[in-house]
Amino acid sequence: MNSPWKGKAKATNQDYDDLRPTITYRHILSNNLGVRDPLRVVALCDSDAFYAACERVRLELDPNVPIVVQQWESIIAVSYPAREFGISRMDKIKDAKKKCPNLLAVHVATYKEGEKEPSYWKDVDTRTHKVSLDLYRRESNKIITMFKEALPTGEVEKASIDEAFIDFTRPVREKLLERYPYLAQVPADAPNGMDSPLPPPPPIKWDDLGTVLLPEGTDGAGEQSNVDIDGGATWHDVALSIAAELMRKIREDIHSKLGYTTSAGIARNKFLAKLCASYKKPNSQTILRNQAIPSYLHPLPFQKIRFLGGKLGDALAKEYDVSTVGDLLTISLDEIQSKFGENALWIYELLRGIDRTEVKEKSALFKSMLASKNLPKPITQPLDGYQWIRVLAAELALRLNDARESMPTLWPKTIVLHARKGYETSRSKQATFPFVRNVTVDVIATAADKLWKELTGDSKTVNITSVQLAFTGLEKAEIGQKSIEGFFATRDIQRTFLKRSREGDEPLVSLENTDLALPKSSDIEAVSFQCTRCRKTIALREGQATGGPSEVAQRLATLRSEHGDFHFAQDLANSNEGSVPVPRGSSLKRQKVEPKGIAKFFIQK
Ligand code: TTP
Ligand code: CA
Ligand code: CA
Repeated sequence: MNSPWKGKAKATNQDYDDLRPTITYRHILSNNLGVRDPLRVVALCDSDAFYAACERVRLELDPNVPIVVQQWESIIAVSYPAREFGISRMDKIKDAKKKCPNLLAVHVATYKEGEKEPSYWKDVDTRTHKVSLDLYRRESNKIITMFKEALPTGEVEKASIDEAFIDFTRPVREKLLERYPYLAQVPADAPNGMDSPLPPPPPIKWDDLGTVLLPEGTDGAGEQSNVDIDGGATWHDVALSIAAELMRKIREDIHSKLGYTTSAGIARNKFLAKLCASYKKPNSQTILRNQAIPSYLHPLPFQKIRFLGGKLGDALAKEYDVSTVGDLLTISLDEIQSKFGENALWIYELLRGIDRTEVKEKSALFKSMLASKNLPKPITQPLDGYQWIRVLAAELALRLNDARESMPTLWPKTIVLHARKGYETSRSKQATFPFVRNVTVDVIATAADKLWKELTGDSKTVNITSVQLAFTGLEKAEIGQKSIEGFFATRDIQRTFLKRSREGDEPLVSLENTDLALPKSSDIEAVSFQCTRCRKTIALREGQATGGPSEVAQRLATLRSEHGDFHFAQDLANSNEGSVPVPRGSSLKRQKVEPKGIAKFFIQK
């Protein structure tokens, strides 16, 4: 690839030579320009103090009530009114209450032994209860559904339990052509036909559209006061302003219908949208115009950027003794590639505000569902395992039945029980899941009990520190029956199942060989996850898995993100274009991947 930047030694604004691309009739009339569309607009919308907001809405509280959500002794979400008292996630409940005597601390719902539903119990104890995130998951789905309904031609990618990327490019294009119908007609006297540039854009009214970051000319990021007419406006700015209008309307609707405030970042790609989404919180949105990209990026400490945290960031900081994005811009592409390999092009581009990753909805069909519990006190008697199995079974029952509301034929092929001994060894057992119409706690617990028996064998004592129960191979059963009733009543199917279940007594398998992916956001108590790409189980090291549940969750999230970055880098390494293909692993076999170039800097383990 011939880069225009090759060999450059000094940062200049030519580093950002794509900020004002010429936009032609071909661009606006083409329907399929993908990530290279010069009118591309992406937003990242994140809910404010999400778990706290869910509890506030559930309890029908005044939005000004200071509230925190706690999990055991840790605070995991802090409402904005509580933040005014200086309370943060780092505080102990006791200290938070000192800062704000009226503080309302709500403990997350938990599953309790013998109960089929999670609830808000008076006394919770990590020795007997298990955290339930079901409320947050449901509320999250409601928000995502509102995004999708509001933008039938947009693409929505859920990025975590409380945020999503939205590709506004198409909805904005439709609005542009509706408002400025002359754009659809190439004028007869256009010098280059379809490839002629569009006429100058109309003035933009940024009022009420959010915080608009200041274009270049200032040191550091600043806000633009609402300028009516901006001589430098481009058609891309018009596109951003339309996306901002649409985003604002959706955010208002979410607020009035569901009661949640959100904050959004709107820019030309995912990387920049995410970066400016938290510029001003809560309940606001920030627009990063192309012209403002250099002044916004330059002063940022580059290690704050997701991909450049961790080992790679450390290596860069050490190699060049630099700390901001601006500092790194002085390093030429040749130089950076000679140190970090050919694929360091993506770092080079990221620093210049270029990101060609697509906004793409992850498969609607999650392939697995997992409930897990880290045991504060290890199980030593095999008999003590059954109580936890019932608790985990209750969670799986609720989640499967929830999911079946929108997908009535959803069926798990396999049930897997996984037990970890200390942080070293882990074992799992799996079996075909029985074909019964009502998946109750009892049905799941019975299947899991059998696995537990196999797993513990004749041992008199065990030392199990975490148990996980999962459904894998979740699929919409499509056998041609018209109704679910018909489907489950069919004899043929039952026979098929009986045959399957006889084959289903699998030998002891390692979790690595199962189709087990830890669903996002259910991992608050997990100490490991399995990567959906390479199928490896990635676990926290001994010592990292200690501390409060939110600390562990945080470390696991970092690990997950670093591992994701590893694949990201690997994908880049395998692509010539610099765009990132997302291979969907259909094979259950582990792919052997050797890190090359920058991939070395991401956790693979
Ligand atoms: P965040 O979006 O990081 O934070 P938040 O929504 O609470 O606050 P903000 O307004 O700053 O966005 O996380 C979303 C939810 O995820 C959060 O409400 C609780 C949960 N969470 C944890 O359980 N543990 C953690 O360590 C973090 C960071 C979040
Ligand atoms: Ca949030
Ligand atoms: Ca978030």
